[in-house]
Amino acid sequence: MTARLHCFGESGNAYKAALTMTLAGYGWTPVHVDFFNGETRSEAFRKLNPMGEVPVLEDGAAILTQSGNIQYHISEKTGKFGGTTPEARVEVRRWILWDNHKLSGQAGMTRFLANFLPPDRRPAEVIAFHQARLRGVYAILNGHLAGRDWVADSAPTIADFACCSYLYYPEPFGFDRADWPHVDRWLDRIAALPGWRHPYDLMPGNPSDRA
Ligand SMILES: N[C@@H](CCC(=O)N[C@@H](CS)C(=O)NCC(=O)O)C(=O)O
Repeated sequence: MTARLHCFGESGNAYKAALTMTLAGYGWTPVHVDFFNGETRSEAFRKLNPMGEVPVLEDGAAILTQSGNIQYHISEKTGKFGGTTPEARVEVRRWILWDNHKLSGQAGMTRFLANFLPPDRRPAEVIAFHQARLRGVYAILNGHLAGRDWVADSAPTIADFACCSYLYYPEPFGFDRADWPHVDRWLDRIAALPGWRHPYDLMPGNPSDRA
């Protein structure tokens, strides 16, 4: 049975799961969640995921939530992208935890506040605060990628697919690839992997909300 990923195109967290499955050649199909009209707060969705978030993966009898958890599930089932040595596998976990807290956790929120809230409700001070914190986070990633091709190993891993997840989106939220040359080249390397697709090509979205 094909796995079903509850997701929406604007969600970088869902993209981590979608990209991991796609690059690992794991059969999946998207189920669109109408986040912008409150679906994640509905009773039906909360039954599926009491945490009220995408991504949610239905894979046979299993219902999995949390993007990193889903990425590990796919990596373990396929034997791909988990790290090629025990040391690399520890690094993969370390960078996924870092991403979920420091990078995606803040970038997702900042992009939402700066683009998807109605203009008169966008909190300029909060956005500026997070953008300043994020600059330090981009600097850490950029420095780490100087002299290495991949975040956690000598080959691509799910840590790369976590850390990159908000960095391909076109909506402005304070991240400019030109400011971070090592990140820029690494994003190109990921995009050159066979089967790579942009989040808006991989998952259905609400284009009217992006206009
Ligand atoms: N730590 C979670 C974060 C998931 C998350 O924040 N999902 C957002 C979309 S990107 C969401 O569904 N939010 C629903 C809401 O806040 O109502 C993960 O990595 O899966």
